[in-house]
Amino acid sequence: MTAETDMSMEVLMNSENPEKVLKNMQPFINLMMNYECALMEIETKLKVLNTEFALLHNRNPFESIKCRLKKPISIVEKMRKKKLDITIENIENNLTDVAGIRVICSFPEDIYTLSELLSKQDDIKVVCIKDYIRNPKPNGYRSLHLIVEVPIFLSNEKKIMKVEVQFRTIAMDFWASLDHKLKYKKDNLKHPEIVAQELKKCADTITAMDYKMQEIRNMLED
Ligand code: 0O2
Repeated sequence: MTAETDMSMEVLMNSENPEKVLKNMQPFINLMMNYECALMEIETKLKVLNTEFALLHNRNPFESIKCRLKKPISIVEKMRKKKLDITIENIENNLTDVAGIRVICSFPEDIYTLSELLSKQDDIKVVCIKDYIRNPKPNGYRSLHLIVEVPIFLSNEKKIMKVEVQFRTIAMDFWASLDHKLKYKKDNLKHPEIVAQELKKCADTITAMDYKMQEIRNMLED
């Protein structure tokens, strides 16, 4: 059991009417189950592409996949930030990253190959593309983000769910995790701007390395 489930259990136990609390929670639990199913659909699609690619080209286009569902507390925070009422409909219509998948590739070229193969599948609708690889953020952040809609088939209905798919190389992922730490530790640092500058330099070095490694890989394949 996680700390979060412990806490939810505590809220439930301390409630005067746990049945009512549970009943009110049911639509949210259903929604999260739908997002989880959507994650499974996209993860399977990517794994199928990886398996076929390995057979045809003798290598894997991605190294790993990480799936995550946004925590309820983060959903609430994001909805508050957007100044929206916290309803199931508002969550579905206004949040695009409740279900998130991170695909870690070895080479930048594989990111575009994989994302194109996924995007052209006829049950997938790409609703938004943010290409922070061709257009990096000023801090040096690089990744390709797709928001896709995918159908899930439940026992008596078909639902279309949104999933955010982030593609990045191993090096970009390494960089992003350090940058993520900076986001949370910034207030305790003496010179956060120096750390940010150093990180930006690392981002440029990493980009040069990613493309150099790809060049070498292409030479080996030729
Ligand atoms: P978490 O905890 O990773 O989910 P939106 O989500 O559309 O409301 P935004 O900022 O327009 O907000 O979306 P964008 O630019 O596509 O970024 C979404 C996610 O990309 C973020 O999710 C991060 O995971 C990642 N990301 C974007 N910019 C940066 C960055 O500068 N550094 C790092 N390390 N990650 C970044 P969340 O919701 O911020 O967080």
